[in-house]
Amino acid sequence: MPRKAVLPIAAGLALVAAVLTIPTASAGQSLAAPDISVANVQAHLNQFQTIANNNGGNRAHGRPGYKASVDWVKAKLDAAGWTTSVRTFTTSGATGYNLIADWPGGDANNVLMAGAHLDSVSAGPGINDNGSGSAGLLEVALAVSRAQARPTKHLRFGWWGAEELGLVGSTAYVNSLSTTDRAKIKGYLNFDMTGSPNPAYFVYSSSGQPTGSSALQSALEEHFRNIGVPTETTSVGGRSDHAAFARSGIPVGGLFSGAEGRKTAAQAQKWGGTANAAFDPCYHRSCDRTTNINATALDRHSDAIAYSIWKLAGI
Ligand code: DPN
Ligand code: ZN
Repeated sequence: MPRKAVLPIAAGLALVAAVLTIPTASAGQSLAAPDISVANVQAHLNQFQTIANNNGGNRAHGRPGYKASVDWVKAKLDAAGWTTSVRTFTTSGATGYNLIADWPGGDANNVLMAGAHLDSVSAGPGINDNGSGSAGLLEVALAVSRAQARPTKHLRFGWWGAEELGLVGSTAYVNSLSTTDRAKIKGYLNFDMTGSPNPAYFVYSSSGQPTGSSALQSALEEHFRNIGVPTETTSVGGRSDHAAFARSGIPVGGLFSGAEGRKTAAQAQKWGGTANAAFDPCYHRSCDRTTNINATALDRHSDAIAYSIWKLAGI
């Protein structure tokens, strides 16, 4: 065989091999959840930081940095094949925006939702609160696309506006749904603060919630058990967007690495970090920048988002 022909044949075989190893799935088959690249999540956080830097230092409701954040996340989702829509609402004299993304396919009567608030407070860029959850969820959305996943359930992700003004965006979204469409949402996972610098590993408790919520809690706990990281449950209360869903009787779950609360000595024993110090000393402050992130916590939480979605949606 002439030497010249070797390279094209080798290249052709490599191409065939590459095509064969693309991790696609058909409904019913399950794939292992991907290991989410923390470098990719951090790159999204850098983007949120840049957006804040270019827009007066924040990404708050009614400020240009918020809409710029929506536009940037939307473009990434659109390029990955998600079907996106921007839904507006009005609060505090300004237009608010929720970004909703649907992954085509799955059982339309059996919807798994996941969400993160994309707005910051006006005091700062909101990189841990809640660039972290927003960026992790975005990277998981991109992983769904890379896998060309075919979940049994229909997957829908939301990036909420005006959470910091009282869960306004998520509440507007839930209220905008017909009773029928609301009933199709079988579970909602919330990711608000997942990279706290002195991190906790809190999983929302299913106690006191509708039947089905314990599956959400268990899926999240299972990931941390698999990687040998102990978790504690936290009572869900009303401090983030899951509350809008819980009020409608939708089972909710979520993760939280801690805000202004202080790490106890026992928690420092099991999680490392600093006892008697806040989980996030920059909570709602101007120093909630990219420097205010524990990369290990961000990595573990982002992997947990993927794990729970793969498991609960039936990928
Ligand atoms: N709601 C969060 C904030 O944006 O300020 C903080 C938080 C999240 C507190 C989850 C408790 C639980
Ligand atoms: Zn928050």
